[in-house]
Amino acid sequence: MTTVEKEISGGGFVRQPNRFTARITADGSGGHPAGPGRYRLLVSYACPWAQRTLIVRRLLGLEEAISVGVVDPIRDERGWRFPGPDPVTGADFLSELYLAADPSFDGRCTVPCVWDAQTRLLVTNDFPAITIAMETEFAAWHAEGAPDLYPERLRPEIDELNERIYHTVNNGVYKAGFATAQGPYDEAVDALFATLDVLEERLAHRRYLFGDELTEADVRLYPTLARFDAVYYSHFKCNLRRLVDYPALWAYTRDLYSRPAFRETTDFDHIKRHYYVTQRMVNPSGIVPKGPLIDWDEPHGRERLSRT
Ligand SMILES: N[C@@H](CCC(=O)N[C@@H](CS)C(=O)NCC(=O)O)C(=O)O
Repeated sequence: MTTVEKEISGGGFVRQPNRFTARITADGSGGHPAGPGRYRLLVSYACPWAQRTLIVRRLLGLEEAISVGVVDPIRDERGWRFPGPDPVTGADFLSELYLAADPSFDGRCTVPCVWDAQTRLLVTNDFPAITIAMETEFAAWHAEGAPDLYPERLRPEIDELNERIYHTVNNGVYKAGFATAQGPYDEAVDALFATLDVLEERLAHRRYLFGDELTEADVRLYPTLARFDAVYYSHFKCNLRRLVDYPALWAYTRDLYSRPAFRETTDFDHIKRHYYVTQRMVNPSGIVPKGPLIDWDEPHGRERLSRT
């Protein structure tokens, strides 16, 4: 049984809980003080959860403060592997870092995760906590003029929208793709497209999910949309509609893609090779499709929706 298969019960995919959930805080309570040069973020460009952390790091100008190690997009039974020994952690495989922190760990060793150079141990693989920590606890190291992605007055609404987007869209595509029974698949696809329809409406009148300002909610949504037509539509059978069939959502995705933080962290080669080659339970031949042919640089025309 593969590790993902262990997470399927009754034909539905249930994601494993995050193993490491220590918090990095500005005041150091909990033993992991925020600060430059101490933490290493371990990611795959293929992984949507990891891409969110890369986008936020870049939007906030935390590239100098938090270093990054990138794994090879193809995973075999040994899990994620670095292309050569990671120069900071010294690891060849991500699992070495998980096992160093917890020798009894037998779940999936996932990206993104954060490693502390001081203790030489993993701190967290809790992906929402990683972006929120960068947005709040690392404020002292943000670049001048960096956006406030998690403004206090909007937090309850951002959290609420993120919750729906997480269950039906971000994780919804996985529930559809990894389902092994018709019922859970149907349910996941219906919920996914119901939310996309709602978001299409919402984005027809607003430039971003919360109006004129880019927030954590946009960062959470984008990586799923960026992978939609290339992977989820075919590989995960999310094929009621393509992203390009949604005028507002598609233009919104291109609007985000036109910025370096989104564009430079979107690697279609890593994305396609990872999903189609690694997830053999869904695609036994491992063949990577050539398409789709999509013009990501087509003008998005969404400046007109901004009031500022
Ligand atoms: N931390 C979450 C989300 C992160 C996640 O699923 N990352 C995937 C890549 S997109 C991963 O690292 N998978 C490793 C594996 O399945 O062995 C989880 O444990 O499910």
